[in-house]
Amino acid sequence: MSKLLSNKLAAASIIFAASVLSACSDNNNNSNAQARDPVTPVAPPEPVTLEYEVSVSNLTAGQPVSPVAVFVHDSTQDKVFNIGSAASPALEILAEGGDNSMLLTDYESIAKASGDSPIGPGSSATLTLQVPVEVSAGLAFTLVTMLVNTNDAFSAVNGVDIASIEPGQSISWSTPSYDSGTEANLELAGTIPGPADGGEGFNAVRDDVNDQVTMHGGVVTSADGLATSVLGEQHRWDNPVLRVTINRVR
Ligand SMILES: [Ca+2]
Ligand SMILES: [Ca+2]
Repeated sequence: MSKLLSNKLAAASIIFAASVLSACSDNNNNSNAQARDPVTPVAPPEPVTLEYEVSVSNLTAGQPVSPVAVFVHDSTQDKVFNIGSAASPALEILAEGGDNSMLLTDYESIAKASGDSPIGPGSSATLTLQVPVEVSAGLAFTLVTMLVNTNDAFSAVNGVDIASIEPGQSISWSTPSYDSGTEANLELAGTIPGPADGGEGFNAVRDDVNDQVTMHGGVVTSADGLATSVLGEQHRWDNPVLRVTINRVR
């Protein structure tokens, strides 16, 4: 073996030995590091949406309510209605005929949904709303639905602040009834769209006592002496109309 080759082999074996030592050293360092630093638990990812579940129970004896319109919106914007002010055309259409489509189109919101179908007396429905987390400050909740065996009665949760609800918490309301003030409460055959009559829904004429939203005075009915009324005792409501709960799921 030449001296040159011998020197190269010697140098190569020194490099190899150093590599092995270095690798062993790294392994030892890794083992020690793992022993010293317990694995940090990985936090679950932050949700990108807030989720609300809305449940609606119809408390009445004989008033189906139309498919609900529900909204999560900015708490500072105008409400769907104000007592003492004229109803918007969208509210008039909903309160006289149970059609929520114009309100769902017109009312500005962050999230919105429509019920699939009317909710009968004693029945319930559940809807889900999702709100992007980046617009989750200052939220309010609105729900509107018609009592369909009336001329223009509706029930609502009207722009109530929900900003304080944490995940797993809920707020409930027992909702009253309102008169949209856009149709006279005649209870005549042909004027009520619900199953008590099957009459007309929306009519653009505004022939109520005053063109303003008020609390509803209740129905008179034929049982109470209004012979021309298509309504009976079962269509009355003297108590809250709905039980509404909004639950923040996440
Ligand atoms: Ca009315
Ligand atoms: Ca009208």
